[in-house]
Amino acid sequence: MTDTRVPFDDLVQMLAAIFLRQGLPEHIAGILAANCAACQRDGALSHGVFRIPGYVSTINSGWGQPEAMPVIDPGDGALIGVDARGGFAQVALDHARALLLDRVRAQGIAALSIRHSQHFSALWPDVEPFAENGLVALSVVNSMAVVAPAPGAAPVFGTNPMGFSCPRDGQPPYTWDQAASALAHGDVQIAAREGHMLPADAGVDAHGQPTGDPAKILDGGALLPFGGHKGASIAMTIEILAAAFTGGAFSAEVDWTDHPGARIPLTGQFLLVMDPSRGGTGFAARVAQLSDTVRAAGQQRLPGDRRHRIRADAQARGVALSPDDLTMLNSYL
Ligand code: NDP
Ligand code: PYC
Repeated sequence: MTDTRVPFDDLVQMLAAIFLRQGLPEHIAGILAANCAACQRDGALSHGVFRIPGYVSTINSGWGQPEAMPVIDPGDGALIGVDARGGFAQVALDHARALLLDRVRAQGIAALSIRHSQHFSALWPDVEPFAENGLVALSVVNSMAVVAPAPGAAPVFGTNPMGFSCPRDGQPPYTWDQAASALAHGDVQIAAREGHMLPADAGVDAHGQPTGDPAKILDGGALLPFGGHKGASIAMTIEILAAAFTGGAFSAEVDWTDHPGARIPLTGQFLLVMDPSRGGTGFAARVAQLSDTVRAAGQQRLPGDRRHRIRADAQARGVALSPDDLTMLNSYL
């Protein structure tokens, strides 16, 4: 069966209706719907509508405070604290964005330190809008302990993504967004559902033996960091910034055993935003020049190229939803 193509705004409305049916306030439902629909539109499928059952079961599990409004601790320097109070990090970012931008304009650099926050999405939607407005943004978030150190067999780290975005003349922002693990946990779940094997060094089974079988990784095993000990250092640094620094929980401290159905980690997020006009001149032109050099040297595909190509197609033809996706979404309406 072929995919259905849905206009982006219709998909946002459909997802917002699902979140509203779960009792979320309109403002929060709108933020989550736009975020999830953007992932689906851009082909970031590990965090598109595939995540809707996880959002719904988490909200119904009583885990966190998905309806909570964040509280800002403005400070008076470069660092702004936000207590998400168990709510969504994207809501905290939305709430603090104007103050963050004021500080970046005034000082050239500012950071958001978000704690007690849920994050169930890709990071590029958090950073790319800053680059679209001429700024440089870097963010990290920790998740739930499903990644072993290297070497190691017991999960201690989250899949812990890091996202970066900056302006680039003549092209979309240069944006990358990647887990510190060999794969995002969402992609392991998709592979298990579809019966695909993963690379043989993607994880370990319940006995600590290397495996590329997604079912074994999910059933008492663990993912491994990308790049061995180098990825483990990045995973650990993200725990330090997103949890120790912000005051949130480490991934290994996420304990939702009393909330069956909870899937969304309740941890922290760190976001740094800089104004490149305070640095060297012609920043965006320099980034474009470097991109061209890298492509000419053989790396034709840069991060973000695939997403922006899929986005352009979705803008022309609508966002692709598989028949199963559509059935699943309608079951929540
Ligand atoms: P991928 O490995 O799929 O992609 C990582 C980055 O590399 C992307 O920017 C991608 O660009 C780029 N890329 C991929 N393949 C190539 C290639 N051949 N050449 C050049 N660039 C390439 O991502 P992950 O599986 O590591 O993570 C997927 C998503 O999961 C991320 O968005 C991440 O934020 C999210 N995540 C969220 C978590 C959370 O706690 N909220 C936890 C873990 C992950 P492009 O997008 O254009 O393909
Ligand atoms: O895909 O690893 C993941 C993930 C964890 C939390 C949200 N997404």
